[in-house]
Amino acid sequence: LSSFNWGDPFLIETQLSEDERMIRDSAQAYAQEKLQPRIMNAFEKEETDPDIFSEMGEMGLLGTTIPESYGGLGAGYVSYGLVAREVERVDSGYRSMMSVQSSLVMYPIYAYGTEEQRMKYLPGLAAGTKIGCFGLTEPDAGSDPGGMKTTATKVDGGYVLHGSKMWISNSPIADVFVVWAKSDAHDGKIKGFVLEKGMKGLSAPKIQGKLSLRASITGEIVMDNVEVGEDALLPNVSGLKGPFGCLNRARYGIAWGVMGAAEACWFGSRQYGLDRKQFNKPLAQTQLFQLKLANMQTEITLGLQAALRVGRLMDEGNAAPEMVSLIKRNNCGKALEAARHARDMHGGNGISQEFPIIRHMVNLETVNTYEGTHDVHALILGRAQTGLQAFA
Ligand code: TGC
Ligand code: FAD
Repeated sequence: LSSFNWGDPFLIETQLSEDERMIRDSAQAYAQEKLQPRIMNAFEKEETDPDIFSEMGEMGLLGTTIPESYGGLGAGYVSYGLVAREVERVDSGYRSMMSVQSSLVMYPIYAYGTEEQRMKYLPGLAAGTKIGCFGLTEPDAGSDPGGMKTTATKVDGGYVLHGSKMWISNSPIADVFVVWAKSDAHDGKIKGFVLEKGMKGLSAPKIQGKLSLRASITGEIVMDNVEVGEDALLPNVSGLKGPFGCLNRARYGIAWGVMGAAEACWFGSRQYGLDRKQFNKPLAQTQLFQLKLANMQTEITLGLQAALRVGRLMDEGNAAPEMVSLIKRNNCGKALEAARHARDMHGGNGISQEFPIIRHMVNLETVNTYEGTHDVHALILGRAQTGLQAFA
């Protein structure tokens, strides 16, 4: 038997290709050199720096899986996951900005749009010179997006969109809005539309005062009879499978991302326990401290291995949405648990902004909720194994 690598127990590193390691390394260098120094101030002041999009674009971190002909990187889903892990190691809010742009805005335009829409929007979104947002959730339709009230009414030459979206990442600074609405021209089915900043009747007020994910701006999308042409419709999908097709990808990225935040808490706690002495010995020499470290190591190792497995299946075209529910739910829950333990292990310092721990902890509360709550993913998995629908 060979020796044990405590920080990478299942040797994930050796399971990656050379290209995947290169993409990971460049994401890591950007995240550590450019994002890490900004996060404390951004979180404290609740400020989002829009330049981050063009910086990420320059580094090739937007649209990782979108073909190069549209400005993307043309890489696989394992690479996308590795980018999410490195960015979220710094902050879940920064990963959120990246995942919305890549999976929830670029992907639907690529997968459901016309060639004209692809050419019009994807290069700017990949470069980060344009910022995108994704409007599915509404004030009265969160876990149940099928209950949305936003309508797209057919008129001569296009549609009139009316309604409002709630809790939308990036919306106050967005140029491109992918929104989902019930269309009377399609038997009341949900259809996707691409709106642009500046359209008459379109506004995106900021939601102030979030105590979680403060470095990622969140807003509403208000559509007060916004008139759009036929060319705003994403023609190639109908029904909830449109937004869910995007969410499968974003949820998968989250499963990797939260492991990055959890690793930051784990490595930080280990170091803290080695450095700090109480009762004349390092905290790390106590049984309770070591138990918590062992739990973190175990759950993170299993979570990363599971995310890698699903990533490989996605790259082969063999992943099912329920697999994504399983890893999104489990990895978010375990990351949150690791962050809560890390908070405790840091004692009083655990609540200080000088350490990243409580920031990760409060961020992970959001990540455990958005893109399908922990319980909603349990119901998806429950339905898959019993055949019984428990939602409604
Ligand atoms: P249901 O009857 O299950 O399905 C309706 C139609 O959708 C299809 N479908 C899927 N297709 C692809 N992938 C999936 N994962 C799919 N899940 C369902 C399904 O086949 C069906 O198609 P068809 O052709 O038969 O019509 O729908 P339901 O209304 O019963 O859904 C229930 C439930 C709970 C599964 C679903 O609504 C759900 O997942 N709720 C959670 C909502 C959610 O995740 N919202 C996310 C908003 S976006 C966001 O949070 C971004 S944060 C990003 C960031 O900042 O990083
Ligand atoms: P609800 O659906 O009201 O759920 C409340 C509670 O009830 C939860 O615990 C839930 O698990 C439980 N529950 C609901 N239904 C059931 C049931 N049938 N059985 C048992 N329990 C149930 N949305 C977007 O469209 N785009 C975005 O960019 C976006 N970004 C976000 C950013 C942030 C910071 C946040 C906080 C949210 C964001 N969201 C976004 C919205 C997010 O997806 C929703 O908050 C989430 O889907 C939950 O919906 P809800 O808040 O309405 O909660």
